[in-house]
Amino acid sequence: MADEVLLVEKKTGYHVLTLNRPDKLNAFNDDLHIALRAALNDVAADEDCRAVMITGAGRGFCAGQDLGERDFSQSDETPDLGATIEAYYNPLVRQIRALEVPVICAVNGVAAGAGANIALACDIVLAAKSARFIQAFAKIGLVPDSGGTWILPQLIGQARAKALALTATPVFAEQAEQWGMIWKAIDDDQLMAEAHKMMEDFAIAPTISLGLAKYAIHAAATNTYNEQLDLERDLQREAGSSSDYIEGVTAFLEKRKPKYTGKKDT
Ligand code: LHQ
Repeated sequence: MADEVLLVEKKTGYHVLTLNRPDKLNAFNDDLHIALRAALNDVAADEDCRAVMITGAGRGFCAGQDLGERDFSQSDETPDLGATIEAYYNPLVRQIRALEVPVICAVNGVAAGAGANIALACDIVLAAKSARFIQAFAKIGLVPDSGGTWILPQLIGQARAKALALTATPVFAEQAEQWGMIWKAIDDDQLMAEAHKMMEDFAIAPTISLGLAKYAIHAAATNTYNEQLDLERDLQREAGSSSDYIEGVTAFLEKRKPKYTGKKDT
């Protein structure tokens, strides 16, 4: 287990994916990309998996690309970083956003470069108070990637997004929460307990409607108000035809806890 780059734990109703290269602050090499993509495919294919958590082993969450694999001192070749992004980073963040179940990121420590933006691509970001988010790209002559130039201004506005991208200033979790960059900063020793509690709640939630809500919020970034109202109508029609909706209302009227299947009706 110790030499696996990604640890996968299948709990009742959810999966936990732990980036596991702690000596490198869980920086991405090709193996980690391949393992994470496969584990996310597994989440999508497993109809009993109703949420997924991504976290990191050791003191960091993820330091972005493994720069040790980018040692140009021995080569005259011009690197093609676009190829790496096309092959790995873009498919990864697209996959995270497209998953129909909630993706929770438990940021246990520093999240730098692509590591920060992969965290921000997740649906709900919880972070240990000691964790910091760094758009480290500016320190090495790169531009933010993995959706950072899109998600940051959406979350915190252009003024803050530009300052972070151009100065690589670290943002600690509590500041990130105050700015609306993440959902919640949590005492370090409580992070994983709170994250698991959230996952347990999602494991018994009306999953289909949550997936539709996530889809609608993403669509709002490019829709007009009128288009969004039409989309909500269509998605509500879909959600309202599910057995989980009937169960939700029935349980409310009967003053009991609902028992959701989280499954598409056949
Ligand atoms: C690392 C790394 C790392 C390898 C720490 N790689 N070893 C996409 C497409 C293609 C190519 C390029 O990139 C991208 C996207 C990107 O992600 S670019 C941005 C890449 N990331 C960075 O520039 C961050 C580099 N790391 C840092 O600035 C610091 O390590 C941070 C601020 C994250 C943490 O600082 P400290 O807490 O002081 O830890 P440290 O620097 O002492 O790191 C601990 C170890 O982890 C150390 O190894 P060592 O053997 O000396 O103990 C670091 O070398 C290693 N490490 N990041 N990205």
